[in-house]
Amino acid sequence: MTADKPDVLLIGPLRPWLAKGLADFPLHQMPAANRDAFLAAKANLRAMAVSAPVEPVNDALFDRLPKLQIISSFGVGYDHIDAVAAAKRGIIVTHTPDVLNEEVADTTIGLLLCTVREFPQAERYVRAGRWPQGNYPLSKATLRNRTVGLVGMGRIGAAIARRLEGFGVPIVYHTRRRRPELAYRHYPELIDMARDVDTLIVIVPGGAETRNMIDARVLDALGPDGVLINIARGSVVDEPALIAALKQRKIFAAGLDVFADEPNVPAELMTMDNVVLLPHVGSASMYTREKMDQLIVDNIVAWAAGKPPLTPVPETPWRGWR
Ligand code: NAP
Ligand code: 8YV
Repeated sequence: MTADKPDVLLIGPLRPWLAKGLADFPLHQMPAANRDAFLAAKANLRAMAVSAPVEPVNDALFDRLPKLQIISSFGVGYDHIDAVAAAKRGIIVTHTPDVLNEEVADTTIGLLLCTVREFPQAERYVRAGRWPQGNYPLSKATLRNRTVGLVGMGRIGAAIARRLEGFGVPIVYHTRRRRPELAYRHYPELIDMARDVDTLIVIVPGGAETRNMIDARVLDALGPDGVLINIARGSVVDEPALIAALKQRKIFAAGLDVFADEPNVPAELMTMDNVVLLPHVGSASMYTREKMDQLIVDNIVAWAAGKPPLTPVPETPWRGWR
């Protein structure tokens, strides 16, 4: 620790990669209790690192830190941070895009195959010692005759689509703006795409704009052969509507990496045989998580040197440090 580096407030765990990268910065971990006294003593802090979405970061906190200039946040999604409120105060929010695209796209394909071909169920069958009594039943579904609709075609959506091309399935997508450089058919209306496909992969940001966009109407339109894969945020799917659709076999199956109230997964989903559940592991390899943590560090280091942020979110474009 050297005295000439600015102090940094840390919200979330101090992982070894962060500890190493920020070793020169006096770090102050947000306490669970006695916050008022802690924040009053730290009112001059100018930098914050958020290493996990453990709590909302919004005006209530910004009020306590009037000198704050940068929030360097872990993950590409930042729906736990009020970036619009930060922008109004001239605070730059940075995130960790791109370094996780390929990992999350790999996870998505794994989840899709597991859901369609029932691999986790088949693995449980072997472990339960049931194979000697007979073969695992043929999977009712296959990827072979499916059409995949991507809800979101950004950095990760495009990486998923590239992989799907290798599987020979037709690919279409829904976003607010068409990407003319892509050859896939664009649907301006999600409901129209849901009607035309039997497989939806959701990879949009969370937050108010996308809350419950996969609702009962969309699930009805997807239909009884429908497979829903959610690798985005739990908030994007109306969870009670999904549970009802799965129970009533209005859709065929779902593969979920994310949930409305993580780490709590609805008990009803736990007991269903037509769902595959993952504990938000889209980017969760040592390889990729190190790169994400390094980007948190690199944004803080750039700020401390008076350089532009490396990866600011669109709501907080950099116009010089205030
Ligand atoms: P991105 O590059 O910003 O792409 C977002 C895509 O969503 C764009 O195609 C965007 O297109 C579309 N979109 C945004 N709002 C929309 C709306 N209201 N309606 C329809 N489409 C909308 O983001 P990314 O890097 O691909 O990451 C996407 C999200 O994945 C993250 O924000 C995060 O929540 C999630 N994620 C999850 C994991 C995991 O571990 N499960 C890991 C990484 C990321 P338009 O702007 O044209 O609409
Ligand atoms: C992280 C993610 O696992 O980048 C994101 O948006 O969802 C994941 O890569 C998550 O931020 C960890 O809390």
